[in-house]
Amino acid sequence: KKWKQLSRLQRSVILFLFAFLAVCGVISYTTMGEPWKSLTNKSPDDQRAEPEVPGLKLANPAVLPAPRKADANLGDYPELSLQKQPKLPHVRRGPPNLQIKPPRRDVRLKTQHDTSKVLEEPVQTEKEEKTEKSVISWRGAVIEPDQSTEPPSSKIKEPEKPSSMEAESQKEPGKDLEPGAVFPFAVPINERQMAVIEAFRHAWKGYKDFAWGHDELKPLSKSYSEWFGLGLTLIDALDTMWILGLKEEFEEARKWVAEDLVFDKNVDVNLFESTIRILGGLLSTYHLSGDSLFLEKAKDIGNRLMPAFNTPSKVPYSDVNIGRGTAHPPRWTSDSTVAEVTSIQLEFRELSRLTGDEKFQKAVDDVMKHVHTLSGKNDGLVPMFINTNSGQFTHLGVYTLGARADSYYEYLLKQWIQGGKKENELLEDYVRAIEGVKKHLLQRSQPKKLTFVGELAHGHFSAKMDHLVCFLPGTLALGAHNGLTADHMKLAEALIETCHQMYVQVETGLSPEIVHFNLHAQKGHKDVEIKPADRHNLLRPETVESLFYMYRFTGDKKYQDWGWEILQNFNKYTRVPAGGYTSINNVQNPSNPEPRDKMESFFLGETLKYMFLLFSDDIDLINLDKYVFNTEAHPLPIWMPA
Ligand code: DMJ
Repeated sequence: KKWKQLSRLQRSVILFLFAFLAVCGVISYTTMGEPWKSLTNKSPDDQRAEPEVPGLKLANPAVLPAPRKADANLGDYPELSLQKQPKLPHVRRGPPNLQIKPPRRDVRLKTQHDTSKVLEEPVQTEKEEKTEKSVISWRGAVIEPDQSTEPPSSKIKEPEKPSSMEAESQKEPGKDLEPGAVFPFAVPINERQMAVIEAFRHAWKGYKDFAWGHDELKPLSKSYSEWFGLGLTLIDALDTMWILGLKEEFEEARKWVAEDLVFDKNVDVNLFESTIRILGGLLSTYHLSGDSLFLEKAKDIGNRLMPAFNTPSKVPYSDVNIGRGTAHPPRWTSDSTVAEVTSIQLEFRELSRLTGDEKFQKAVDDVMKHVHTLSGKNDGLVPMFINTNSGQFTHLGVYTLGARADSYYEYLLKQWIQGGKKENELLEDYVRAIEGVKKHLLQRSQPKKLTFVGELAHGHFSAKMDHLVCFLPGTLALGAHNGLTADHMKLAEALIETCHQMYVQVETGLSPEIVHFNLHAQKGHKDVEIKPADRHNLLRPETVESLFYMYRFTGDKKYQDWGWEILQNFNKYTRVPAGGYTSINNVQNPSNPEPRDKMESFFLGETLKYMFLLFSDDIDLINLDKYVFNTEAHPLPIWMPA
């Protein structure tokens, strides 16, 4: 009766409401049914694992959406999960980076530029993975993807491939060499880097015109000098050309290596110098370019150097005849210098990793183990000579961080880094030695109170410091970056200031080979004194090298400015108009610095390379968490865990 009394509109509204409620009922039944179904379908094991508290059953993970695959992958790399939106600073700042576990290569490849992209773009990632399978370098060489790098001790089976991630990252470098040109990591080349490229080209022009294929350019006499007769400057400069993006020059040099570089020669070479410059240069060029030519050449020279280790003590001789396969110490002694026998390890170890042949690494590791056990050290500081017959240190009681000992300390740290920070004896020896430096060799000069590293001879302190010692601030900073204590960085900061003063307190703004510091204030005297026999400059790299590390780790632009001044002074006092740069005899005479008529190979191998890297704001342009530089500035890969 009531229904009939309603108007047609009212009846329609009521019918519509009923229908609507019915539809809602059906939908909610199907939605709620799923969880219950999954609860009731559980295996007995799952059900046993459920908590007893009934209310918690609703939160059972089984009813939650399955985790997305990309997240599951990242779960293996907690450091990536924590850094969802990493903003890579141009330069690392802040406290030292303690033992970051390097992710596996496949993840590393995707994350080094932009981890957030990986998280958000799984489809894109798949595409990238496919294209990584074969990478074309700018020279047209097809490069296979990298195998993860490992120490030979745990994996010396198959020959290794080059770190093609880096080969890829460096492909088509500096196509357009104008300021503003873009490197693969999208950081423009700046004016200062352009000035380095210009300097390199000028040096290269001299070498090409007057010394092509020979060891060193004599830019004034427009000729060359021969040391080993192996194109030393050309080989030392290969990876610099790659990094600077000098494609044409690189191609020409590569052609020379392919057609004219022959090691089957009756010639004596110095084991250390040929290892750091030739073997190191070939290995790093192989890594950057992916071109197997350089690995083949590296194997050849590596094998030819091995007779040096055939000594009664296994401490190698200084000289090897690479054609005859014989080795010998210098004519006047059976000693080798300590730096020489302990600064060939990075290169031979890497050669083992690449070839799968353990003999290279074993030979150099045996030397390090032996030196580790030797007596005659002074709080970790080593003497300068070691006898190849007895294996004992000789000339005890003299300690320096300069010539003949310098790179022993450098390679302790760098081998530890190269091997993935596992070889504790190396670290122990390094840390102990730095404590020894602090205890016996550090002093402050007057009037500026510069901290410097002197020498100790039979208990007598000498305020003498070689320019060579200026590698130390960079090495200390590298150690601090790799987790060593902050006092290492503090000392690095003090010492790089001193090395800077070794330039600015001199009339040409260029450092002499050796300085003596004033320990007592005297009117009209600077901190730095120079003896006539020490006032030459060989275009050495050590200060620029340390400036590079300091800038990378602190971001303080003053280090770039200091390096810029040095480049300008090299241009002012050492540049030869026809091409090339020359060592000079007198850094104290700006009107006549007395050119020596020699351009050392390390000017192209090291000095200009470190300048270019110093002026760069791209931390991925030879990333120091992936590469370790040998003592001739050739970057070699850090071995990643399997
Ligand atoms: C280079 O050959 C190396 O850096 C070596 O360790 C020391 N001397 C020169 C550069 O000065």
